[in-house]
Amino acid sequence: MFNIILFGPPGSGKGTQSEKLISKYGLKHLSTGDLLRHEISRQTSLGKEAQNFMDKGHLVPDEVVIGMISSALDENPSAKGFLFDGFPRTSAQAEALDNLLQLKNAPISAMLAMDVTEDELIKRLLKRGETSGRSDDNNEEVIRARIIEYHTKTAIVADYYKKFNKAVMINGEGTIDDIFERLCTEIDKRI
Ligand code: B4P
Repeated sequence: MFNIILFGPPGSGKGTQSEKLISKYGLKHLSTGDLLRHEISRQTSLGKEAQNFMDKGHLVPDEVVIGMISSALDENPSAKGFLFDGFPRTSAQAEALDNLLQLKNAPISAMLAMDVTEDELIKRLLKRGETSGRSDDNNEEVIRARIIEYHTKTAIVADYYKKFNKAVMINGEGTIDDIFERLCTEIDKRI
């Protein structure tokens, strides 16, 4: 089993690159953002709780997202590997993921961290906000709150994977195809 994490601040292109990577490598895509938005669109109690946090640009509580990922892993017993997109976002989530994957004897092979300047992140997210209908994208204050959450709670997760020599920095600026090529070069060294 080949498991990778796509890591980076909001708007760094995790969702965009994930679509291309899963189709090339046949991995199962697990995006906590997509799973949460699905719960919101169905107006489940989990979705309603998550929406309160997401609308403010805050992270959703660890126990909620860890539970979702645990169920998604159980629902895909024959996957040849997973691409984790937007998860883990806190140290507690990183430790929980290690524990879950240990049970499957299938560790993380690499964490690919996309590096993008703050100005470019804000520009991308505001542009997406014009058409996406996502309430967390069309307000610059909320976008800035998401970037602050990233710096205070998420950036530290890269150190966790650096300790195990699994963190790989990728330049996340340029064309979507150029960035995809950089990601594939690193994956091909490890697969
Ligand atoms: P997510 O859904 O994970 O997404 P994201 O951070 O908004 O963006 P992503 O990096 O995927 O950007 P994308 O490719 O779409 O998170 C949303 C919210 O959910 C979080 O704020 C949080 O509240 C909650 N959440 C999710 N996971 C959680 C967790 N584990 N724990 C707690 N809370 C959690 O790209 C953005 C835009 O840029 C797109 O419009 C795209 O077209 C454009 N773009 C991409 N690449 C480009 C390029 N190279 N050049 C120009 N534009 C580009």
